[in-house]
Amino acid sequence: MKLPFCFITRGSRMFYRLQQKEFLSHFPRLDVTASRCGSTQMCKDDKSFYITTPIFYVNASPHLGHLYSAVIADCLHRSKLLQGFNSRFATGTDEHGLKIQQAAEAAGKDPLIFCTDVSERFKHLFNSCNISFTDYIRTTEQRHRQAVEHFWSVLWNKGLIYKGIYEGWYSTQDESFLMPSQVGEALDSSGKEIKVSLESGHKVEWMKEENYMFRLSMFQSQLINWLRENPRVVQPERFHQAVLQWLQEDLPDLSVSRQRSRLQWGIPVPGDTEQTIYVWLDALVNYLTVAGYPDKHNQWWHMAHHVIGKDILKFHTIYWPAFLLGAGLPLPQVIYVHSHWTVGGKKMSKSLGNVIDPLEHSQTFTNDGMRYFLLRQGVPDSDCDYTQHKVMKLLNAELADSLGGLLNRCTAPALNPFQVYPSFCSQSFPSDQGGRAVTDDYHMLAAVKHLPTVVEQHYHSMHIYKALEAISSCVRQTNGFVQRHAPWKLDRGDSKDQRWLDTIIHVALECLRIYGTLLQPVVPEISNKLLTRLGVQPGKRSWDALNFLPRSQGMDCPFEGRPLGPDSGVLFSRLETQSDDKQKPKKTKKSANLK
Ligand code: ME8
Repeated sequence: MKLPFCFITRGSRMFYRLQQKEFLSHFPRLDVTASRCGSTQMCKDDKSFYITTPIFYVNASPHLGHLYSAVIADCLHRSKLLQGFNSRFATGTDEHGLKIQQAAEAAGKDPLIFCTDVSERFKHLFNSCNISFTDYIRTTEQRHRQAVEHFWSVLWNKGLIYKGIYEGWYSTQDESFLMPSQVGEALDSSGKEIKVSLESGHKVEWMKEENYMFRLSMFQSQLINWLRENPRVVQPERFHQAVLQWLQEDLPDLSVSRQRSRLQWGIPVPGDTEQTIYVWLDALVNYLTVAGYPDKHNQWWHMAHHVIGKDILKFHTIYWPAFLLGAGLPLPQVIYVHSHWTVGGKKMSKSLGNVIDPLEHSQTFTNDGMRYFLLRQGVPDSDCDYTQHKVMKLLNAELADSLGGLLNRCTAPALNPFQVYPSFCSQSFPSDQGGRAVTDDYHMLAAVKHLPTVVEQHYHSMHIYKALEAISSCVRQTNGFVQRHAPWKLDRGDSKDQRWLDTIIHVALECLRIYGTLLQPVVPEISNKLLTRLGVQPGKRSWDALNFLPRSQGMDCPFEGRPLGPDSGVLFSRLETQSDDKQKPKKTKKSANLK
């Protein structure tokens, strides 16, 4: 894959190379490490965390992919909060540029009214799906305009922007400049031959205009050094390698403005009303705007983490760090990249009619159901295919049957008539073998004890599916434990049996408490229901309170003997396909009984 950078014509290229040489001779080398905490290593005592999603274009309604990015960032934000971080989470909408200008024109609407309408739809989706953003940014806001103008002026004053001629291909859909090698031929819907971006398939057009150029070429070696010195700064690894590979090629300067006559819908270049700032420069600065740039960004900016889709990798790993280096600002700590959702094996597109409306699907599968599916099935390294059948199968198996079934068993009046967190008996389940517990039970305890560390690591590296896989495996083991000892067969009249029964339930409830706590970032409503049913107070749901099965280590358990919380029904209702239509699931009240 090659990079779609802007390029300039031969004549002008020679001219600008000369200009650059001259310029470099009196420009001090910019230092990648100049910034505080400029590496992926967090400052040890710093408990601030700042996470962002891309800001989404408002040319069309939100789709499944947008919700996916938001859910990933929300999960990371929530997990940091539970770990005691002061976390800030920003999302929002990207409202300038040719694409939006044309979409507003096509809708016959004033651009700002058009943007407000679609931006509200994104906000509504995120609020409905429990995306707990702390900041919602729109690039049409005044605070953002000020930040962009300031940022531009800093680059300008440092001599990093100059006027030049750009001639080459431009894709309005991608708002991106392309090299000739990145352009191919295709037929449009009327059979006409057109030029398209090989990467995105979107139509490209030839353009030639005078505009402002950013000295991107100057930053090539610093970008390479930054990536080499911080091998975990772009995750997963394959995307890190892809960026390094791109940087082996020529890195021409970048056009960072468009003529006002073509693009009116954007922020004018300070001091030149004939030019509009390139939408990607405008959009990327949103991350700084939220952090409080230009005056108050230090607390948050040095802890910036970006979640992005693979489609916008070069903008975030080449343009953005180069702009930041130019402006003398710290670089992001981590750029988490995820792959795409396809539907029926194909890219989602209006023309194919396969665009998934995330709001509609969240209503069908519940918010938590949708969140769980996306995070459990979504693998950052490769694209995943979305089908309703898969969603139902997964949710029924893991949320309704496995997790819901376990809770149901351990809290059912038949096994737990006094509705309490029963006592643990260390003779029945001693720390070494010799009681009634068997080897597999000890293996299960070891797995659950280790689970918080495993989950935390996977959340932190955005391998959320691996965290959920680990939790799911432990839930299965706990179900196996209950099944193996069949507490419903024990004789309540026998005090030894009663103590063993209580111990089985105590252990299972302790496991459920760990699962409920660890699942909060992914399924906040289900976790809340589960922990409330166990009688775990809100103050006892953080990572610090995890401390699994303290009774097995001779310590007190704060929950032992306490009443359970109220029963508010099944944890997750099974979804059933209507016989006449495989694609339309309905919810049933039944929860699985695994006996
Ligand atoms: O690129 N699967 O906005 P955008 C998963 N405004 N995620 C997907 C996806 C899919 N099929 N399709 C889109 C822009 N996404 C710019 C960003 S940031 C400074 C400016 C997600 O509305 C994914 O995160 O086209 C992707 O990067 C983003 O939406 C693109 O959203």
